[in-house]
Order: sequence, then C-alpha cells, then structure tokens
Amino acid sequence: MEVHTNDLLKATCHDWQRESLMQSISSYRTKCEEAPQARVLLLGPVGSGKSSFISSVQSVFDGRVSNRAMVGSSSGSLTKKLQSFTIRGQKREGCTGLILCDVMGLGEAEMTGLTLHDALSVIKGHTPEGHKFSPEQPVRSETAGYVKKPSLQDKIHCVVFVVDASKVLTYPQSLSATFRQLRNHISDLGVHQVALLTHVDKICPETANDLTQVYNSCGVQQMMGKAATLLGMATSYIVPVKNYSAELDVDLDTDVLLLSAVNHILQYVDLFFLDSTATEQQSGKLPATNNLMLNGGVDKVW
Ligand SMILES: Nc1nc2c(ncn2[C@@H]2O[C@H](COP(=O)(O)OP(=O)(O)OP(=O)(O)O)[C@@H](O)[C@H]2O)c(=O)[nH]1
Ligand SMILES: [Mg+2]
Repeated sequence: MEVHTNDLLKATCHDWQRESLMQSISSYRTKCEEAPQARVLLLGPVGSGKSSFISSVQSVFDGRVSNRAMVGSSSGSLTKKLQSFTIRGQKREGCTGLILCDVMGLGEAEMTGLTLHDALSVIKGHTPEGHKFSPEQPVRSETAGYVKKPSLQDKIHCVVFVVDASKVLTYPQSLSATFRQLRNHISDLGVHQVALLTHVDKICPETANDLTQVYNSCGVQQMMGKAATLLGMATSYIVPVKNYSAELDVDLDTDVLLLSAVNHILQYVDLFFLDSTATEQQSGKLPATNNLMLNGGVDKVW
C-alpha cells in the first residue's frame, strides 16, 4: 500500500515537472529585441541522435511521437542540409522561442562529414537555410544565398554537442581532436557549449526500464565522465537523454528528461546574451542601463 502511494506521488510530481517545464519553455523568449528566438546548433558524429533530439522535443509538445527532423541510419550522415526547426508549443500556443538547427554529422576525417570551416560558417550565421553541405565545396561568399552580414538572429547562440553513449568508448581518437578544435573556435566566438549524451537506454538496462534512475546509474555516470574527456568539457555540461526511437507514444519520464535538457540548454543561451550585452556596454555601444537579460531568462524548475 505504502509503495503504491509513493509511486502515485512520484508520478504526480513528475507530471507537475513536465507541465512546469513545458510552460517555461513555451513562453521562453531571449529578452533581446534583435534576436527574440534562441538559435541552437546540434553538432556531433553521424548517427549520434541530433535529428532524433529535434523530433523528440517536438514530440513532447505534440503529445505524440513524430518525426519532425528526418531520422535514420546510413553509412554517411543522413542529414545533409542546414535545417532550422522552430519548436511549436502545445496546442493553440504557437511557436516557442526555440529554434533547433540540424546539420550534417561530423565525419571520422575532416573530408568525410561536416568540416570545421562549415560548422563555423553556420555558427557565424553565413550559411543559408537549406544549404547542402559538401566537404569539397566549403561555404564561401560565392555560395548561393550566402549571408554576408548576418544579424544576431542569424547567428547561433549555443552549440550542443551530441554523442552516443553506446559509442563513446569506440569513437575514433580523431574525433576528440575535432571536438577540441571546434570548442576552441566556438569559445572564441563567445558561444557557450553543452553536450547531450544520447542512447543512455542502450548502456544501462535499469535506466532503460526506469528513466528516473538515470542519475543513480553508475554506468551512465561513468559514461558521462568518458564523454566529458572525449569532448574536453566538465561533466556538469553533459546531460543524459533518451530520444524517442522505436516508441509510438510519448512517455512521462522520457519527456521530463528531454525537457530538462532543453531547460539546461536555454540557460546557456541566456548566458550568451548576458555576455554579449555586457561586451556591448563595455565597448560603449549600449547604455549601462540597458540590462536586457538581467531580469529575464528561463525559470529554474529543477
Ligand atoms: N535507443 C536509442 N536510439 C536512438 C536514440 N537517439 C537516436 N537513436 C537512433 O539512432 C539512429 C540515428 O539517429 P539520428 O537522429 O538520425 O542521428 P543523427 O545524429 O541525426 O545522424 P546523421 O544525420 O546521420 O548525422 C536512429 O535509428 C535513431 O532512432 C536514443 O536515445 N536511444
Ligand atoms: Mg540527422
């Protein structure tokens, strides 16, 4: 009887968490007039779950599993183009202030997937929507639709690295070097980075059975540490998720984990705008009273 009551309490608490996170994300805006929507880029090796994360987040808001971004398996990257997805909120709520950008996967070698040059071109806002990536044809000012003077809304405000927990130990050494190179350049642009550890259901049977155990799982904790080493990041930036892959219906615990990941990401978007406002104030472009972000940001739910 007691166990039953505890289960009920846990479910109610999780239900409340999902609702609260959905509301906070639905109403999120950056508080920066020039770029009210957060533009977030997903970067990671082929098949790590970038497109699945976009589809999964949209599925949470739709209340049913849908394939918004094309998901699948292929020897090379299934995603070839730059595609930006504005996440729609719950019914009647319209669009959220979150745009998730999908690109080609990073290859095992510089010329087999998205190149460092093209990744940076997306982050700086030069790459036109729908651009088809080709390692032999880097994005240049001659590229059709090239955005010469990107606005703040064209630029990326946070980069999310996506790695597959079941492959962290077998990714080639070169990938670690690619991540470190990317991180150096992205940090120079003032863009914060976080990471998603996907496929956690594949590395821990207890977690696959009960996702609420994800932070209690030694296997997942260990893999978060390994992913941190691979990426050259602190473990605190790494968030475990399970994307919808074979399910037909959404599930409360999967939704909460996905929404918590989005919440985590939006906090780093806020930091980007906070930093850029401070920089503009220091350089005299903005008056010191123009603290666009200081009272804004995402509500901390967890
Ligand atoms: N079990 C499980 N499968 C997942 C998860 N995330 C993604 N998948 C599966 O992994 C495969 C690759 O996922 P995608 O989302 O297409 O990966 P991607 O990073 O977009 O890959 P490219 O576009 O090819 O670079 C698909 O079969 C997904 O269903 C997860 O968290 N758990
Ligand atoms: Mg993809």
